[in-house]
Amino acid sequence: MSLTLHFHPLSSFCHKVLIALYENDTPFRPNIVNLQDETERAALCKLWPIGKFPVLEDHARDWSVSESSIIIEYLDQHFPGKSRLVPQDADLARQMRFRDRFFDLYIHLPMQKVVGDRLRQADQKDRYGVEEARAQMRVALGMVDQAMAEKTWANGETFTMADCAAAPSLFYADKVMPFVATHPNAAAYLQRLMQRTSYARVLKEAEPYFRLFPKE
Ligand SMILES: N[C@@H](CCC(=O)N[C@@H](CS)C(=O)NCC(=O)O)C(=O)O
Repeated sequence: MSLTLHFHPLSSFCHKVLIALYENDTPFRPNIVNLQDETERAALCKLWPIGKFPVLEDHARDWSVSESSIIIEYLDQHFPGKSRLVPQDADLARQMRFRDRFFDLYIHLPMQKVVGDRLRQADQKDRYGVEEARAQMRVALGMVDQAMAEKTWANGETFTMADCAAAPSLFYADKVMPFVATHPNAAAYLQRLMQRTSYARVLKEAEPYFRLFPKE
C-alpha cells in the first residue's frame, strides 16, 4: 500500500480528504493520531512540524503531503479515479479553487474558532474573536445560500474538491450556528453532501467520536 493518511475521524479538515479518498475508492492505510498522546503528536510533527492533520504519506514516491487542498490536488494528479476532483479545464479549475478557498477561509476557519473557544478555560475565552468569527460565517452562509439556489454542487453539476471543502465546513457550521431554518438552499446542499456515499461513510465512521465534540 503506497499511501498512509494520518488523521482523526472527528477532524473536519480530515473529513475533507477522506471524502476525496472515498470518492475514488483510493486504497490507503489509515493512521488515527491522538494529539493528546505526546509520542503520536511528535510523530506527526516529524512529518509536518505545524502539527496539524491531515497529512498524507506516499511511500512509493517518498513524499509527505500536508494541507487538505494540496493533498486532494496530489490525489487527483497521482491517483485519478472516476471522480475528477480538480476540473481539467483551467477556468473551471480556477473557479473551483476559489470556492475551495471560500469554504476553508470563511466558513471552516471561523467554525473552528467557535469550537476551539469552547475548549478554552473560562478565563481564556476570546469573546470578541468568537463574535467576529460568527459574523464572518453569517455573511458567508448567506452567500452560499444565494449561490446554491440553482446549482447541485459548488462548482456546478460536477462534484469537485470544493464540495469536499464544503461538506465538513457546513456540517460543523450547522452545529455551532444552525442555519437549516434560515438558509434553505445551503441546508438542501448540506443534505445532498451528507447523502453523498463518500461523506455518508465519513460521518458513519466518525459517529463513535461525536460524543467528544464540545457542545458549549
Ligand atoms: N489548513 C489546514 C488545516 C488543518 C487543521 O486545522 N487541522 C486541525 C483539525 S481539523 C488540527 O490538526 N488541529 C490540531 C491542532 O491544531 O492542534 C488544512 O487544510 O489541512
